[in-house]
Amino acid sequence: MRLFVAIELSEEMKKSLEDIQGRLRRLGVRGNYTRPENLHLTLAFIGEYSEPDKVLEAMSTLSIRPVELRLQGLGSFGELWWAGLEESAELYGLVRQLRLALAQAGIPFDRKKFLPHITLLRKPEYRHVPDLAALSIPGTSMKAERVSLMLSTRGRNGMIYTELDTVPSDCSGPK
Ligand code: 2AM
Repeated sequence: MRLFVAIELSEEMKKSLEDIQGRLRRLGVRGNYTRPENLHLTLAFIGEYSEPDKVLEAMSTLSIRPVELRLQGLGSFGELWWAGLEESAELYGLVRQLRLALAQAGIPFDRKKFLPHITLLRKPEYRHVPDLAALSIPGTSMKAERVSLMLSTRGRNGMIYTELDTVPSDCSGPK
C-alpha cells in the first residue's frame, strides 16, 4: 500500500486552486494538471507500507489543533508547479509532531524538509515561460481540522487518492 498523510482541502480552497489552474491553461501552459478531487496538502509521505492501522494509531496520539491555511504564491520544484501557503508555525508544529510520532512507531517516511505546497500540475509544456511570481492569486483560507491517512493507487487516468481514515482535531467533533 502506498500511503501518505495529508490535509484534505475545503471546496472553497479547491475552487480557488482550480481557478489558478484555469489561468495557467489560458496562458498556454499544458501539462498533467491535478484533478480537483486529488488536490491536497501532504504532511508526510510514507510510501509502500502494509500496516495502515499502525499509522492510524500513531496519528491518534497527536494533539491536533485546528490550523489556518492560507494560499500564498506559486512556485515550482523543477517540473512540478505548486501553490504555496502562508508561513504557519501551527502547521510546522503539526508536521513536526506527526513525523515524531511516525518515527517513534518505527514507520518509515520521506524525511525531506517539509515545504508546504499543493501540486497544481506536473510536466508543464509551454511556448512562453509564464512569470509565476507575477500571477496574483487569491488569499483563500481554510481551517484544517482533520488529518487524513491517504492511499495512493494508479488508476486508468492517473493516480487516485483515497482517504482511508481521518483523525479530527482535539477541539472538533460533534457540536
Ligand atoms: P507532490 O505533490 O509534491 O508530488 C502522493 O504521492 C503525495 O505524496 C503527493 O502529494 C506527493 O507530493 C507526496 N510526496 C512527498 N514525497 C514523496 C515522494 N518521495 N514520492 C512520491 N510522492 C511524494
